[in-house]
Amino acid sequence: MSKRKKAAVDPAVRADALRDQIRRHEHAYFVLDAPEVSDSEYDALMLELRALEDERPDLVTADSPTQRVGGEASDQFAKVRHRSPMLSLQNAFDESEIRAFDKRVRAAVGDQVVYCAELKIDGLAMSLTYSRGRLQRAATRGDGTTGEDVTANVRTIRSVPLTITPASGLPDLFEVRGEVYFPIAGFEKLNREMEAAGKPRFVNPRNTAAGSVRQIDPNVTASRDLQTFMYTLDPAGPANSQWDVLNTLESMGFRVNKNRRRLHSIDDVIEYHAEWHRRRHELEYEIDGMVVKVDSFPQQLELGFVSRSPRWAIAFKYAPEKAETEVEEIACYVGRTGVLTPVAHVKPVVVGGVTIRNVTMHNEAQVNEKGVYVGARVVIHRAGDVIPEIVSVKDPQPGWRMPAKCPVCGGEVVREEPYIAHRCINPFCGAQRLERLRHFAAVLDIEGLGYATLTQVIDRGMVEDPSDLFGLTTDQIKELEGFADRSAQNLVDRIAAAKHPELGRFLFALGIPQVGGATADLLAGEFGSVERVRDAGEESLRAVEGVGPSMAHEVFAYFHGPGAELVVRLLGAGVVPKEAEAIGEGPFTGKTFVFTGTLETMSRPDAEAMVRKLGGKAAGSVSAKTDYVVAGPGAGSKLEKAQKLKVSVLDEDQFKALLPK
Ligand code: 1X8
Repeated sequence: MSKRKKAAVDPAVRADALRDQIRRHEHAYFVLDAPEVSDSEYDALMLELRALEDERPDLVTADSPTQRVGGEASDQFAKVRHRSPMLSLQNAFDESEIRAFDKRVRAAVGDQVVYCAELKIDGLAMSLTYSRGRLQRAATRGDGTTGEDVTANVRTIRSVPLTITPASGLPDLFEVRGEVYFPIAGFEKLNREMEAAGKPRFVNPRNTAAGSVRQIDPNVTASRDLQTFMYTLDPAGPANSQWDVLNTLESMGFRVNKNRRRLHSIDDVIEYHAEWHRRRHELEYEIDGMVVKVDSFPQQLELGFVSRSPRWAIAFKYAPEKAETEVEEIACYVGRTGVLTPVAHVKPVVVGGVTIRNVTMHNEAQVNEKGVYVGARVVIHRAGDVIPEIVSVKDPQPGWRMPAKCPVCGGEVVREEPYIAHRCINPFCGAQRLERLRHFAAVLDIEGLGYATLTQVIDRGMVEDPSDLFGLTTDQIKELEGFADRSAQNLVDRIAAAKHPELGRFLFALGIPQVGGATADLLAGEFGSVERVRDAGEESLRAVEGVGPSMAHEVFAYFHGPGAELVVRLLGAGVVPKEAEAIGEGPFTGKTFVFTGTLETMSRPDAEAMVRKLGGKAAGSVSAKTDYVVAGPGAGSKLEKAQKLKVSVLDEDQFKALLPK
């Protein structure tokens, strides 16, 4: 396009042509997400136009693409009254509430209802007034009646057209409403820049978008790469439905969300809502629900309003996945291997539909990297069934320290290099004993042997280690709180039923440091019996694929330390693990898998069992010998290690695709 330029062309004509081209490219890039030229070609056009306008200020027009950042910086935003109030929506939080809405609608307008369903953007509402095809004013929602004039800033958002050709049938003056939001990728980039500059991070995209629109200096707004979705046109001209409005807005050059649908029943609405709940992570913006509108304008008119909300629309919300709260205490829990885990007790908040009171952190270093402290305002995240996590801290401060003494037994707490974890090294620590017993009972599926019962049998001196469980009598158990003759007998039976576990389960149940279910199965498959694992040297342990040197060391140390006597006692109590079956032959023969994070459609032990059934190995840690890492939500260091070692990483669907049909 630039080859023929300037051949004695009239500068006014050239400026017009450049403006047209730039507008078209901005529309393609920022509205349609489908650029027609490279960034540098676009930049070249802008540069040429700026040069031309610098030379001939008389050719500058107010709506020129060069004039997006044109307005004066101001420290106050003028209050503006909306032509008609910007309404709020009623909310539906679950299926019964959306069905009640449908019922009310049908009661008023009859059974011929079509709904227009649109994503509810977690941004800030914006009103754009156009006069004779030019953006005249942009205003925030404010209290719904009066907002703030943020025209100078909103002009810098490049999906907001400065000029448009009004659709036919529209008056000279009309208003477009929609949402301004901060794309997630841009938000994260901004936070990386803030961090690099040693400044505090922004808490969430929504607040940051609001702050960016209310900047004193439009240059700052311009630097933030905000985006828009428009959904209201007032007056609507010839449009007769919400669906028509969205298409009209799109044809005028506004950015309109393509994830929208006309639906003929409330069941379809519920299904579409659920679909976007599942797929919301595909989006480059945050949504907090779906807006469901009666599509037909005549029906909307019939339904009218109640107080400040339309009766023809509702926000069908998703349970928030993030919420802000306050840290009240940082406690430490002692695990079965003595590792101290910091847990933030927070003021209860509902996140993802569940009330969160405790958030576990990994270790002291993580608490300090995040800057968590007692009294901190924190944002908690919980996606799907993933464990809650502190994603950000308002005014982060490092300096939290693990206690020097075990909070349960008062024993010495040490940090053994190279591990990051702090451990209570008292082998008689009550917390460790309880956790070891609980782990043993849980792994061997002994139902009814939870913390409450275990605490009682420990306190009464009936049980010290897992082998004592097999000696418990009905008479002893029925003395405990919560038991009677029958339930005591049941528990004794269930304990007896756990006497012949699979070898891998048994090894896992012992609670050897660093040995998870997958590693225990590897050891079982390799050595075949408890005695052979116990008697294995460090060398032969290390030779097992999937067992690294430090794990081999822990296993060896365990069977030559605390485990030596326990194994004798367990065998003496009549526990006889089943000899392990050799690994089968199949499509995964010779392949090693590591699972990390949460799997959504199967449990990790089931997935590992499936791998073994198909001839493969399931290991607990990633090494260069790992063939595949299957990573689900919440995957952490194992995923990082896989990426570092360039091991193939699969998601759950890709893993399932490998399974024979
Ligand atoms: C708020 C929102 C609406 C829409 C999308 N996102 C929002 N945050 C939409 O209608 N597509 S409507 C709305 C409101 O009326 N308060």
